[in-house]
Formats: sequence, structure tokens, C-alpha cells
Amino acid sequence: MIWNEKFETLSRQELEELQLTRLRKVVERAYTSNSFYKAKFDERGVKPDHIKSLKDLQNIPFTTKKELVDNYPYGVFCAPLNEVVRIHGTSGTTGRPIVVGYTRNDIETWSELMARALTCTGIQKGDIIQNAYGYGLFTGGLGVHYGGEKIGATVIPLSGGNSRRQITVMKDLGSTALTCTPSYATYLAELAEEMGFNPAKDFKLKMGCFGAEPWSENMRAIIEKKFNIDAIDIYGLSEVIGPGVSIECPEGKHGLHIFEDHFLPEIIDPQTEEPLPYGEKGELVFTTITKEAFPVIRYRTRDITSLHPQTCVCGRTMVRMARITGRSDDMLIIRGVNLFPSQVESVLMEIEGVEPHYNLIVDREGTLDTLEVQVEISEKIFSDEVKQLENIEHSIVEEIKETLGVTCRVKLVEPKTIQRSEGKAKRVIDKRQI
Ligand code: DLL
Repeated sequence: MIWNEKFETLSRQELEELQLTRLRKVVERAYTSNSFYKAKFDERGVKPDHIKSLKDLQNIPFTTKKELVDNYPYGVFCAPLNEVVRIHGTSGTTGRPIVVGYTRNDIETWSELMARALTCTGIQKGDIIQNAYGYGLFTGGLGVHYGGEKIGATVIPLSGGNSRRQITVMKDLGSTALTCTPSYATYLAELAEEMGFNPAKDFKLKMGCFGAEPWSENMRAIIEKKFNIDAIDIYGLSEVIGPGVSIECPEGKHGLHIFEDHFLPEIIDPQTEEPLPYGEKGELVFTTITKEAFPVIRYRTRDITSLHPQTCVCGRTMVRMARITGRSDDMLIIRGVNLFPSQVESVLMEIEGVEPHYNLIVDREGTLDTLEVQVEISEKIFSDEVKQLENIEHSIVEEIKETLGVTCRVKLVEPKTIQRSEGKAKRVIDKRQI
């Protein structure tokens, strides 16, 4: 199902014409309404009327997270505050937060994109969406909420947390779709079992729309099996709009369609800042071409992925991005080897008896980095013989060494001892920074 056939299936030529018109408009807006952008453009000698083709985007300077933080709270807004009808923001756990604003048109755009995204997953009028993304400054809750209402689905605005009640609601109200972070979905499945349900049989769930944190293909398989649903990957970030920047379709499950009539994606080499061709992995950069209050121009997301232009079996023509491996700032460098937590997750979830709850503890002994993988194993195995535990431990060490090239220590821990998350999971404890 396609929500907006006209835009989602544009030919490349039609799309590029539209993108250019919109790009020129947003550059003009940023330049004339905001001194931060004006100064940046002037420094490079770029004027809005220099944008004659989409390629000219590459002459415009990048915008970084640091610049947004430095201009806290309203320095990057491109609309007067009295036209801003909503504020969201990042949590700022790693420093000062970023606040983002939306005009009434921006809220309409976002709702349209979330309507497209939810429709793309197969959710429609008649579905009951259990929305367990947090409501508040975080964009997940209200993003799904507005999109869900727009397509005429029934939205239950539960927000994250209150987990036992989530299970009761799922059962009693007959939720057919679950929206939350993948880590929270695994916790809800576990809790449902603890409460005496069989999550694969006792609920009406058909699909889940999961995102806001990196998750592996193997984690998808676990969630799909536990709930007997299609688990779809949804991507977005507050600075760009929130959820609804890109979405997978159940037909393909091989990359997320970017709504390119609103966001221009680029992939760059994060070191040299040079653009990379389709198919190559690098840092994702976005220019929003329709937002009013908080457009971002060549914004460096730090998310690592690649772009794939082939038209999808679902009929959408927009470019797809591969599942995000991680953020460049989440990348761990262990004794010179680069690895993302999601790659460790992928290895762990292949191993029989291992549960989808883990922590990675990074430390330094003398001059050597160390990685300890703490992972829960199933109740049954935990109470079995020591020999079996040793085998699992050995398999994890070997598999991580072979697949990722890093030697690690493994600590198998009792079921339900690793902290569960109601939103984004925090799985890495890097003691080198303490
Ligand atoms: O996480 C928006 C969102 C809400 C997306 C609900 C999907 C669903 P922020 O809190 O600003 O916004 O965090 C954005 O989260 O730059 C990525 O690093 C990460 N992220 C978001 N979606 C995915 C995903 C929301 N599907 C940051 N896979 C982004 C991997 C994701 N990482």
C-alpha cells in the first residue's frame, strides 16, 4: 500500500525537478532569515542564486551537531517564534540539548510523512496502534501519533514504561501494531511470557514499527518470532524532523525508503568529507527541503549507512538507505579494530541459548583496551550443566574473534539481570572515558 502514490512513485526526472525548486527555496529561506546560515554561506561566497542544479548543493558548507548545540536554543530557527507551534528536542545526555521547532506547515509535513511511513509498513485504518514510543520532547511518541491519526488508525497513546499495563492493554484492547524501540519490544515479549501469555499466539499483533536505535537483522528475527509479526525498521532524527525520514517496506525488508521529496540524502567520507557514490558506506548527510522553522542544510548525522537507488518491488522509486550500522560516535575502537555494538549484537543473536539482553564493557588494562561482553542466557541453560555454559562462552569468544577480529572476555549472566530499557537502550559502558 502506498499513501501518496503521486509523490512516492515520481520518476527520477520529476523528482529532481521538484527537489531543485525546493532546495533553492530552502537555501533562500536560510540565508535571508537566519544570521548563522548567512554567515556560513558568506564565508564560502555562496549566494542562494548560485544554486542552479542539485550538484551545486556540494558547494554549500556542512552543518554539524556542534553548531546546532552552540546555537542553543533558537539560533538556527528560520521562522519567527510566534509561528512555531511545537518544540521537540534531544535529551542532551551527552551535553547541551538541541531544540527543534515546527511551524503549522511543518507539523502537517511530518504527519504526512508518518502517514506514508505507517502505510508503508502495512498499517491502515482499522488497525489499533499501541504507541509505546515516549511522548514528550522525544519525537517518537507524537510523530507516530499524528501519522496514525492521519491514516485513520486507532492510536493508543501509552508512551514508554508502565510495562505490565502495556501487556494488559495489548491483550484487552486488541492492539494490531506495536510501535517502540526494538529493545523495548524484546522486553515486552519477555514480560508477556512472565505474565503467563504466549506472545506469538495470545495477542492480535500483526506488525511492529521499530527504530530510534541501531538493531541487527538477527534481533529482527528474534522479535518477529517472539511476537509472530513483521518487524519493520523506521529511521529518523530530531534535527531532520523526527521519525518518518525513511522506512522499510515489508515486501523488501532490504533498506529504508527515504522520502526524497522532502530530504536530500548524501553519503560522505567522514574524514575527507568527500561525497561517496551509491552503494558505498559512509556518513549520512541530510538537507531538508521543505521544513520552515528548523531546516537543516547538509547536516552531518554521524549515522553510518549506504544508499541504493534501484526501484523497489513495492513500487516506490525513492532511494533506499541500508540499515544503520551505528553512529560514528558510538563506534568502539578496541586495540585498533573498529566495531559497532550492533555488529556484536548480530554475532550474539546467532548463538543458541543467548537472550537479546547484553552489555558491552570497554576498559583499559595498562595500555591495552579490553572488551567484556556480558550477556544473559536462557533460564533453561542457566540451570543446566557447567559444561554447556562453557561451550556457549567459548562460541561467543570464537565467533567475535572470527567475525569482528577482536578478542573479548565473556561473562554469561543470569536471566533478567541486565537492565531493561523503556526507550533507547544503553548497552555500552566505556570505562576508558570515566
Ligand atoms: O530517535 C527519532 C525516531 C523516533 C526514529 C522513533 C525512529 C522511531 P533522536 O532521538 O533525535 O530521534 O535520535 C536520532 O537515533 O541519528 C540514529 O543514530 C538513531 N536512530 C534512529 N532511528 C534508527 C534506526 C529519533 N532505525 C538518532 N536504526 C539517529 C538505527 C536509529 N539508528
